[in-house]
Amino acid sequence: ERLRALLQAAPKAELHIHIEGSLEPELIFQLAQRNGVALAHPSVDALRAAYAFTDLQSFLDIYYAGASVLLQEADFFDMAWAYFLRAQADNVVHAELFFDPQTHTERGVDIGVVIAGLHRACQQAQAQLGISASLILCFLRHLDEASAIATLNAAMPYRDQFIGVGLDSSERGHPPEKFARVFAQAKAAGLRLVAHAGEEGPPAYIESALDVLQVERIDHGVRCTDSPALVQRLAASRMPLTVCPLSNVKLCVHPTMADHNLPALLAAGLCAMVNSDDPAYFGGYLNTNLLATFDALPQLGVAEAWALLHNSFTASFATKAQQAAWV
Ligand code: ES4
Ligand code: ZN
Repeated sequence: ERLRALLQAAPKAELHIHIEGSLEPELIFQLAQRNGVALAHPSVDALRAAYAFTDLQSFLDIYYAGASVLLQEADFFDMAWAYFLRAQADNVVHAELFFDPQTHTERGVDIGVVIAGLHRACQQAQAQLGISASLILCFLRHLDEASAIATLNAAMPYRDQFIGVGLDSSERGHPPEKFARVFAQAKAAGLRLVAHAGEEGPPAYIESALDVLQVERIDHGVRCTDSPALVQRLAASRMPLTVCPLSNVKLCVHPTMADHNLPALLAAGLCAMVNSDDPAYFGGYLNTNLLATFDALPQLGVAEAWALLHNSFTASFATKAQQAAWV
């Protein structure tokens, strides 16, 4: 009980949240009505009942359908602001938000509209909630490299409104090396680099994210334990892994929370921390993830809690001066 209270009250950073994955069914229906968008499900309850996933792709199909209600700048602002209010309730003091511009530009929404709404919410989070917040533009890996390059070029007029680029969506069959050139271009522009790897994909995808894309964090990365040599490399370099426990259980990466390999990752000396991924779809926000993880895994105690929270700050892209104020 003391540990649960500590987990809830502690200040923390969130480094792996897809802002489109924070869109709650109630807000999906509200925005659908506001924008005159037709939905495949007749009610909030019917939509929520469809949230039964067997793997990553079965989730992504529903996640992209949910995002179809986002059209105006105010829609992107409202979505992100709702997230920040939930984050504040969990004592999140720093958040780095992934967003998927291609999900919106493919429907005719201007990338400037997407970024303007999200960035305005980030600024209001700092001003009104004291949460430092920044944006990471993710490329959809099921689309081709040319589309990723066009997306980065279209975003460059707003270069000062996002801090980095990432890689998400369907992992299997879409290895990191498919995006070598767009990541090199982003790096040349001074952007920070992350990529989803080793969620459903093999350890080789984690290695090519590091060696070919030159990422500074691995999103998920939990399948690194299939390769002891890779675990050793990740530990030696203190490469951060943004682990998302409820996501991994809901998408059947681990059969139950009691089977999650987070204790093994920490025991191996990896720089892991807990994140919420797509909280509206996977059963909860950051504190819910922390509590579910510690409830199911008695190997995790106060030392592990401290390590996870500490790692969330040191692995962030906040300045060293800002980090010094937290840790
Ligand atoms: C995602 Cl859980 C997950 N994995 C890969 N891509 C994603 N996009 C949104 N959530
Ligand atoms: Zn993710």
